[in-house]
Amino acid sequence: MSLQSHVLAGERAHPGATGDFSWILSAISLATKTIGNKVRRARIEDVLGELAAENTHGERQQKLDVIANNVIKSCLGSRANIGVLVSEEDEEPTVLRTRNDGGRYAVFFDPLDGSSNLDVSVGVGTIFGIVRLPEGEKGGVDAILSKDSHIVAAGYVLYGSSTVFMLTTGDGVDMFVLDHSIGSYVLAKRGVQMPDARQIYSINEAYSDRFPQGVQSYLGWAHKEGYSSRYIGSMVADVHRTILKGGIFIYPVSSDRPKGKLRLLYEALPMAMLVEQAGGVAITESGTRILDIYATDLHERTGVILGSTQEIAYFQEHMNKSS
Ligand code: P6P
Repeated sequence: MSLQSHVLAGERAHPGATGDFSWILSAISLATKTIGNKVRRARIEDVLGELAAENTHGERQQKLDVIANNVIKSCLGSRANIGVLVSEEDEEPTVLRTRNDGGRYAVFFDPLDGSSNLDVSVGVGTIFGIVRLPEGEKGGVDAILSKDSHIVAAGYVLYGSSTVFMLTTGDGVDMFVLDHSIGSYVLAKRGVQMPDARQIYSINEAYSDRFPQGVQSYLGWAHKEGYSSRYIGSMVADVHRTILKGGIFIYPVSSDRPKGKLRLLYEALPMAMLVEQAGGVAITESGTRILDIYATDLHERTGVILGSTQEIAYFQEHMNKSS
């Protein structure tokens, strides 16, 4: 079953479905096939490396960041039911149309997360969230940051040893793999479930001295318990492993990053929806459910702790002891 037929079947199962999702997901499918092709051919086409420019966060942009951003915006821009696009690569949102002109959804995305790993062929990915915008005239940033905006679908595409599309529209997580021989994403697993426990933790331990005391206490405990450490430094790859194999992914706030590094709208929220739909947990250091956080800024950052229910419980024991 292809991604498109899977989504269409999902629509038929929901009376009153408008076909909006199919229209948006087909654009994301096309965009990510294009990006995946460019990622695979990056060294051949000499589009690796950094641009002189920096993105909104003062981070050097990779050439492929800009290419991926343009591909996604051109594919999504033609969808009449999308009002606003929010990209990691753009300071301002791209306002396509008001809600009253049919722009019922916003799409948040990180076009090529982990792109600094591209030149060493480590898995990178596209992360996206689809948000239904509130009724009424509110447009642009106000609509996006409104408490009446709700994330209704989320996914990522991992450009790794295979190109994997993970998707949730609120009814579990389904996994698709790009079959290059036919140019389609085909269903590989329906209803992906994260194991409840797995002794794997994923964190950049180089920053340990700057983590909150509870995180340091947890790491000391995990070392004694004989946990394995797996850290790729590409969120999509680290989260994908955590969803499939279980464990815990931790990118906490630190003394030099008091708000954390990962962005709420287009990294943490979509990943939190996927992780919860796969039976896992996604919280901040204080135990706040990431899906309960209301953004006050398009590019705000947050601490991210996500993974298997049992592993998150062990982590929280240490955070609670130290608070
Ligand atoms: P660090 C990639 O730059 C990214 O945004 C995520 O994909 C990844 O999880 C994280 O940053 C890695 O950050 O500080 O460990 O290099």
